[in-house]
Amino acid sequence: MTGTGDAGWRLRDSVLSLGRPLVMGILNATPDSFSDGGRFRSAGPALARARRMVDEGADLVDVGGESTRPGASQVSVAEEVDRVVPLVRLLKASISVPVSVDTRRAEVARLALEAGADAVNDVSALSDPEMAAVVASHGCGLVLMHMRGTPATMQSMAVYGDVAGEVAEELSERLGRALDAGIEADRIALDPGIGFAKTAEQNLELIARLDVLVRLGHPVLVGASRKAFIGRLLGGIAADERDAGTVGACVVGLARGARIFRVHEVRAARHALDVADAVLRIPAAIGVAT
Ligand code: HH2
Repeated sequence: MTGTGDAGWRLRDSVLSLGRPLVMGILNATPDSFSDGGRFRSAGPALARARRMVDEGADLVDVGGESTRPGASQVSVAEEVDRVVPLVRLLKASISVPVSVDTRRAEVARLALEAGADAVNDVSALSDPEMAAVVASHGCGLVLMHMRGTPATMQSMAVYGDVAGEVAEELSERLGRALDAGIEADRIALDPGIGFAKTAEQNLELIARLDVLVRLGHPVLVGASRKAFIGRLLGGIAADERDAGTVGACVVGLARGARIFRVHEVRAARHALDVADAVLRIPAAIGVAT
């Protein structure tokens, strides 16, 4: 399988075509997420938000119950389950697109999968020793994201000689772990982990050199939405003002071979990615008479 073209990303009982860029809408059921914390904790607003994202063109909805911003405090498994599992069940009964669960904990993943989740988005790439077996036994999709350390410690670990090469190498090791556990290759997407144990400059370099990750032969997901490096580039603007900057990062990511984009603001990303994808499909060889 290649990172582009008409291959599909296989989830539980569905396959998302990679022929068109995929937009993953973010639904944070957390009180402390950096850009939308606390707004979608109760069922009504969360469901309304998910429905809106689907109407705006989201291909899947990613539900998270733990903030992973640098230095965020850890929640208990029970609290995370409480935030995520009923919401996954509600979404599965109410919306037409697949649902992923953004968790580092195998127990949360297991219960979310039992509630119907289609994929696990693991920002720690199988750090929980039970995670690979849970994913393998449920036959669902998996995102392996690169990070070093934990959200509490990661920013002190942003030391690389060759950031793209080292991220690809470290993710390859986790990919091997997933395959050894019996998770099928076409269920696995890879993510460089923008903002996780990376400086602002390293984030830019990773987006510019995504082709290094694409070469591993799996769909590549980019999660740049509203992150601090965008704010820094744009004069320190607040997180909820960073959607246009996010779109810029997504479009370049697409040009470098990424196919899945995790965003807060779905409509803008959907439009920009569809237009950019159409342009990128024009063979450069056509040329223009001058
Ligand atoms: N980023 C965040 C959370 N989950 N998952 C993947 N695969 N890739 C990412 O880049 C990624 C992710 C952090 O962003 P957000 O969910 O908006 O904030 P918070 O962690 O504060 O809830």
